Formats: sequence, C-alpha cells, structure tokens
Amino acid sequence: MASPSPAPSLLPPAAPWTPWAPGPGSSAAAVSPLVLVALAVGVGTALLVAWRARATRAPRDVVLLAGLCAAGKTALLGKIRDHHVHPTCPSMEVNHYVLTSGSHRGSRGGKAPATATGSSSIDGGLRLVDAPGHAKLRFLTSPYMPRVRRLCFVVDSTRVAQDAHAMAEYLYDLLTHPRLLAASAVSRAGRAAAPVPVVIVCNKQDRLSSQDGRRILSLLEKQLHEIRQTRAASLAGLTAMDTLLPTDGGDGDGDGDGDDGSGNGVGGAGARVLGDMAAPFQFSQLEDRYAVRVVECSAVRDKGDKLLAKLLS
Ligand SMILES: Nc1nc2c(ncn2[C@@H]2O[C@H](COP(=O)(O)OP(=O)(O)O)[C@@H](O)[C@H]2O)c(=O)[nH]1
Ligand SMILES: [Mg+2]
Repeated sequence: MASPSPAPSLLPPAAPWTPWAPGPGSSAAAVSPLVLVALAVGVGTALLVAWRARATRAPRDVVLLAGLCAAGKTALLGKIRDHHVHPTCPSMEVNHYVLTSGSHRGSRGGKAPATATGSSSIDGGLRLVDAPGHAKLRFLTSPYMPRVRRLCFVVDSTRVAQDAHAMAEYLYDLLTHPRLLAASAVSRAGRAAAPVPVVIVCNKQDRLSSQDGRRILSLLEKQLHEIRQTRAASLAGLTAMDTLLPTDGGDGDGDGDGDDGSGNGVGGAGARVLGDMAAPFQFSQLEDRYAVRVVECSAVRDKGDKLLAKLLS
C-alpha cells in the first residue's frame, strides 16, 4: 500500500531561530546613535564637572581695598601704582592694578616691597582691587569675594568718631559675606587652613585730627558688638545657631554657640553672627578664620612701596 504523498508545502521550511547578536559588520550602523549619545552625555558631564571644579578653585589673588567713601582707597591705589595721589571723585566702578614684583619696580627703580608674609608674595601676581564704597555699589565687590586673599579695610582716621557705626556695619557685612566665609571655612579640626588676613588700614594719619590705630580698633570692636546684638536678635527666629566662629575651635564651652567646627554653616543664617556671643566682641574671637591686624598710614605722606608693604604686612 502506497503511503499518502505529503501535502505540498506552500512555504519553505522555516529557518531555525537563533537569537540576534550584532555581527561585526552590522554593529556600527545599529549601535552608533546610542554610543554617540552616551559619549556626548559623558563628555558633557566631564566638561561640566571640570568647569565647576575650576570655578570653585578660583585663584586667591585679590587684595581687596574696601571701606566707606572717601576713606582713601583710590588714593592708596594711585600712590602704589603711579607714586602719586590723583585728584579723585567717588568711584563708580572697580579699579584694578595687577601687582608683580617686576611691574612694581616701576620707572623710578624702586625695589619691590618686601612682603612680610609668605602668603602674600607678589611674585605670583596679586590684584589690588579698589571697590567703590557707596552702599549702592557694593554689590560690584561680590564677584571678587571668592578670590580674596587679603581684605584691607580702609578707614578715614579723622572720621571715626562720626562714622564708626557705618564703618563697622560695612566691615560686618564683609566678614559675614558667604563667599569670604567659604574662603575662610573652618575645617573639622576646628581651624581654617590659613586664616584670611584682614588689615584695618587707618589712613590719613598725616592729619592732626586722626585717631591712632589702637583707638580705631577698639571703637570698631564696640560698634561690631552692638551690630552683632541687633543682627543676632533678628536672626534668632531663623536659626538656633548663635555663632559660626567659636573662640576655642572646639566649641566645647557649652554656651550654645553652636558651631560644629565643620564650616557647613557658611552662607547660612548662623554665619551672619560673628564671634562669641557670650563675650563682648573682640577681633581675637575671629582668629580661626581671620587674622586681623591694624596699620596706620597716609596715602599722601607715605611712599607707594611703603604703603604696599603695609597693606601686605
Ligand atoms: N590728607 C589726606 N588726604 C587723603 C589721604 N588719602 C586720601 N585723601 C583724600 O581723601 C579724599 C578721598 O580719597 P579717595 O581716594 O577718593 O577715597 P575713596 O572713596 O576711598 O576711594 C581725596 O580728596 C583724597 O585726596 C591721606 O592719607 N591724607
Ligand atoms: Mg574711590
């Protein structure tokens, strides 16, 4: 008996199924968009990270001359740069002068001033920045704050009796500026890597009515104490931290001044209160972050080299 013949097949037998795997020839065409996107994202991220790292590692090359109007900031800059005081009017913008030991020798052949502290060597090129003192123009100083290597707060020594409060308010704002606090951030060990030098420059000492540096320092401390009380009271509702700058670094005094030594409060409400609230304000309370000293000078009487040496001392 003949076996029935198989039904005619309409379709060719199906090829055995094999999982798809990119072959060497097809891979470029099939995967390249994905690879390109991944590469673009990777490169973009790397560039962003590098840019941010660069931005946060801004060079600390600015010697900032700040102070009320007519304190003599522009006169000091002119004397240092050009060896004489130009007639001035209130500055409306920031003036710069890049200091290098070469450029400062100048045409008169004067030596570059000896720099008393290694951290202020001018060989790396420091910028002397003269910021406008008018309250409405102080925002122009902000971009320079992350780069501040040294703050020179210039005071008209003949005006302290009248202007001490305004001087201290501006100084308080500078010392609690978030970007300056970041530069002076206290480490977990309770100390800044290197406190930011702050020089109280008591200018116009050629005038008979000028007060001496010690007196000016103590008047500023008194005013800073009052300002701290006022600001602390207004911040009391915002933060339980009373101070960012403990005097003993460890803050183990149990007075509630509240810094954990990490510097994490930079820019926060607690950063707006300076020093140790448990004691009358003194600059020495800031020593973990700021090395405060006072110099006396006259932009009119002193030579440029001498003035610069005082600012950098
Ligand atoms: N007698 C005297 N006058 C000064 C001295 N420094 C600046 N001045 C004068 O004070 C005024 C204000 O100075 P300026 O540099 O414009 O102040 P700024 O607003 O802080 O830049 C100008 O008339 C200067 O000539 C100084 O040491 N002694
Ligand atoms: Mg000026």
